[in-house]
Amino acid sequence: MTYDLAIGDRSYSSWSLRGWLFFSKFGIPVKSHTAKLYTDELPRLLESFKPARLVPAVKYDGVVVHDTMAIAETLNERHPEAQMWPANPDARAMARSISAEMHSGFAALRNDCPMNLLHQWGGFAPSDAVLKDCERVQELWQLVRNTYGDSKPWLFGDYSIADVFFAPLASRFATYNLPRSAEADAYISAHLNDPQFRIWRAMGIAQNHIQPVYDMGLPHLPWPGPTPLPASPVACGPSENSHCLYSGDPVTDYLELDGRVFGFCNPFCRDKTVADAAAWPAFMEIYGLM
Ligand SMILES: N[C@@H](CCC(=O)N[C@@H](CS)C(=O)NCC(=O)O)C(=O)O
Repeated sequence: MTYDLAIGDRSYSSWSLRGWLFFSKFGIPVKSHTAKLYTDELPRLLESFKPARLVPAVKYDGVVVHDTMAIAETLNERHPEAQMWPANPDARAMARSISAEMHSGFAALRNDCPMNLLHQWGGFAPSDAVLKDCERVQELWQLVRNTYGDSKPWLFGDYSIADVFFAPLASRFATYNLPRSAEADAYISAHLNDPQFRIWRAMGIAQNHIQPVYDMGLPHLPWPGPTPLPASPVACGPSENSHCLYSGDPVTDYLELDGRVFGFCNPFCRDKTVADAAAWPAFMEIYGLM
């Protein structure tokens, strides 16, 4: 049995990011199908995910689940071993409460600060309504971390569905440089440094779907997360590896890093590695070992 997941542009679609994190963070295999938002691609993709109208949507065994909250609960029910919600019932009740509040709330923060995983915006001036949302989000983070968090970076100690719901909000605090406490900043930084979050972001950069509708008309500042290794695409080999480290197929596309050339079997896999080489364990293994 495989899950199929319909998603939108990785750089902008916050709900798609959540949908994908439910699988990738909890080790549940999935095949993603991408469509560009606000184009014919989306309704075409969703033809096979009826009755879903938006992304994310999930399909398995002829069943379609749409809307992130339903996807979270369905996966949690089907994969109890993944422990997607906190094990402690009181913590779980709180995790469900704050996730539901996120799912239905923070309208100002979500509307005024659309997710954008390409860069930071310079000079964003938040409205009073956005500032109020920022305060409420941090109040929730602080409450649950003080009560249920431990020395681990996530809201309830181990990563849970609640962290998935807040991952895109964490990115917005960083990319719009919204006011935040040191504790909130540490939590935000945990998301920006999270291996799966980095993989998602790198795939979005490689996808290179630029949507002008998300342009805030503000200066672009460097990404506020980890600085990528200085890899760049190159036109030809030879490369140190003759077969792609991801697929095992013969290499056709190349990148250069530290004067060394590595090969991949298609431009997307090359470009996602250029975007954030350190996010890809298979690449780091070959880079460190060869
Ligand atoms: N309540 C839904 C929201 C889903 C949603 O708004 N998805 C956006 C992408 S982030 C979408 O599909 N937009 C396409 C459109 O509006 O045509 C959920 O939780 O999944």
